[in-house]
Amino acid sequence: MKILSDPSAIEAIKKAKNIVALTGAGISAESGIPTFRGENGLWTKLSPEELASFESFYQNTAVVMEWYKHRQEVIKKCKPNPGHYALCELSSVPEHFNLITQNIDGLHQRAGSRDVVELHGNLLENYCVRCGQKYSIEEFDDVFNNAMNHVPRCNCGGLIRPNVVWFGEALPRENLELAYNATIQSDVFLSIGTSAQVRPAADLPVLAKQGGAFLIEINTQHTVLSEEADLILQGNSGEILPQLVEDIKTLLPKA
Ligand code: BV8
Ligand code: ZN
Repeated sequence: MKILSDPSAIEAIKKAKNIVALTGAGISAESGIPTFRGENGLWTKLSPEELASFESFYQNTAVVMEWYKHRQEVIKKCKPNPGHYALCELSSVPEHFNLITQNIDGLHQRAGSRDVVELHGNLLENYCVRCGQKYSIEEFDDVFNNAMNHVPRCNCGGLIRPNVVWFGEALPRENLELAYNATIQSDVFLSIGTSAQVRPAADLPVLAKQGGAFLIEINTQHTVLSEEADLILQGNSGEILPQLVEDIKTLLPKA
């Protein structure tokens, strides 16, 4: 056991049939994608309401779309890190594994994870608010670069927006239900790289705990969730997760 020495954690993992991982911006920090609330977090310069909301999209389309275009460029240059790959490896160890993410960067999928439950959408997908036509990232680049003052429009004249969930918008129903169902059945719940402040995603680890799951928090800092956690593994998820997955593989024979 390299990282797991806590007897209750070892006990819980040995008996675990369902493991759930919830990830936030912190798991992508080591890939070079800035978090939201860290020292150089995106929102330290601009408030979330100014950018990630439907109102600002309509009132300040060019500003909001330039911000999202910038983030798309950052994401395209970034690669998954050992934390993403470790969760992909973990998926085949317990009987059931669910990966739920708040992130919109698609790095879990690029690391090979399948059936990723994206709660807040995916920044590399865009669609027309009027006719719903979907735009791949390449098609969107085209439209954006030829758009009048960076306000990308569909052939039907409608505005094109990123396929992400803004503040005040409902999460995709199907994914939220998948996340709730997996959470209430979880035996071990990993909360990874999230400040656990944005709801309803932030409710999931608490729900897991209420359902009797063993709650493990992996974060560089303490969060509002820390006192609920049964075990805190403090540090970089890119370093902790590969070791944790090795330990889980030792404790849990392959499903
Ligand atoms: C909803 C996509 C209802 C967009 C995001 C008032 C008005 C309206 C709504 C509300 C309100 N008050 C409360 C709400 C609810 C609101 C909310 O929770 N607000 C918070 C701020 C209080 N939620 C909503 O609005 C949600 N919708 O409630 O709808 C409804 C229902 C029916 C019908 C209509 C409406 C929608 C929320 C989704 C918002 N969209 N993203 C975009 O990205 O541009 S949220 C966005 O922020 C992320 O997706 C993510 O969820 C969140 C950021 O959180 P984290 O991922 O945790 O990132 P953060 O930087 O905070 O933390 C990183 C952590 O990693 C830190 O703890 C750090 O220590 C750690 N870390 C750093 N490096 C590492 C590390 N850990 C490990 N290793 C490292 N190397
Ligand atoms: Zn259209």
